[in-house]
Amino acid sequence: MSPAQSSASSSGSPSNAPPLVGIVMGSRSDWETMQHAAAKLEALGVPHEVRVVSAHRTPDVLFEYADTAAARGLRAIIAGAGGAAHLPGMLAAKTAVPVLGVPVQSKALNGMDSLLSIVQMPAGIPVATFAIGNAGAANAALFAAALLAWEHPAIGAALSAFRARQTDDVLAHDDPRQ
Ligand code: RP5
Repeated sequence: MSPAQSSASSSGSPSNAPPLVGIVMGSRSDWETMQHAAAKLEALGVPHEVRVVSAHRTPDVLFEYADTAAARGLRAIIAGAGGAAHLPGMLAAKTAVPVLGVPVQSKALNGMDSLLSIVQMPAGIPVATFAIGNAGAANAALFAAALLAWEHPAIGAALSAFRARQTDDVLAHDDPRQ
């Protein structure tokens, strides 16, 4: 599934609700990682959209996306990027919608470059930063769901159910030899 396909299939979920969360990434090559955020939001019934927005290749699109995010109803933006990963910080500079940064694992430096680029924001413009790679993408989605849970009880219930299933699964398989 490509980012565009995911956007088409999920931007209206559930029941064609407008997106509450935007998932953006610096390149189509980031989708392999960022699909884990989309999958979690999909599973929790969080309406979301997915876009490629590059800070350096399409800076005008980045500005427009950030400028319109709050008015379009986005309540969180999950932004994934690799290397000199300035996408999350630039988005945060242009919108007060919370930005959740996902460092994509880069080839040259294994994602340490992405992590430091995103986490080391100077005081004044915060970006919440998650783990490098797939775990970070999944956790950013769970965090976005937690942010939304209080105003959207159905999302809160789905999140609680997910956590309970996860706990039950560990308890049901607590002997690693089996
Ligand atoms: C960043 O550069 C993207 O976020 C991606 O992780 C990285 C490499 O991009 P491509 O060269 O694969 O398009 O902007």
